[in-house]
Amino acid sequence: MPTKSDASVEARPSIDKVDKIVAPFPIIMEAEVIHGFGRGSKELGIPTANYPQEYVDTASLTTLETGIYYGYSMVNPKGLGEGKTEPKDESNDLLPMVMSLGWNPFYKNEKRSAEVHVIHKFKKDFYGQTMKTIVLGYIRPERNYDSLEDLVADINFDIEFAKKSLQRPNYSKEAISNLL
Ligand code: ADP
Ligand code: RBF
Ligand code: MG
Repeated sequence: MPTKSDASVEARPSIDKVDKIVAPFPIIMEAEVIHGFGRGSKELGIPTANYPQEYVDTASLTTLETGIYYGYSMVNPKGLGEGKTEPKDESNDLLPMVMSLGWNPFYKNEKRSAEVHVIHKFKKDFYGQTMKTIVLGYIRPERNYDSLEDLVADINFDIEFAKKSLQRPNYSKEAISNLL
């Protein structure tokens, strides 16, 4: 029985060594944000906006390797829509993100999920809104951990990895806006 975690925070690069966007990237995802597993990700300081199961199960996403990715997301990209009463602000911009796609071995999920942590402080939740995500690179495979603390430490490392990787010219917000 595998009781040991796959790896704790082992030495790993802190920036993507792939320095231009190559296939299968960029991958564009767009769907509504739904309620997730309610595991208190937000309480850990890492809220994740979950995509619907039917969307995760669509053909184009099932062929994608599971693991942790980085790129940008945009919440309510088209601005005011049905039932949206708030004016647009910086929370509707292209914002850096990290995404987990897979089985969450730490929680032993039975379905493949896609959840995005947007690296931005939002004033309020955005359940029910459309979120567009532009996936630009792969960070690492999913792992199991000995403790929640180890999982959170690894996610925080992913966030730093994403921030650094997105500062490179080919990955700037300006460069990526031109792809959309
Ligand atoms: P759930 O289990 O419902 O997904 P979470 O604790 O993961 O709950 O919180 C996710 C929700 O928090 C998102 O659906 C979104 O409405 C909100 N949220 C607030 N800030 C962020 C952020 N920076 N990244 C992702 N979601 C955020
Ligand atoms: N879950 C895992 O079981 N293993 C992982 O390696 C893992 N990595 C993650 C990396 C990122 C950037 C994010 C946002 C989530 C990750 N998760 C992982 C999912 C995590 O278990 C989930 O978001 C929980 O709800 C956090 O409490
Ligand atoms: Mg979530």
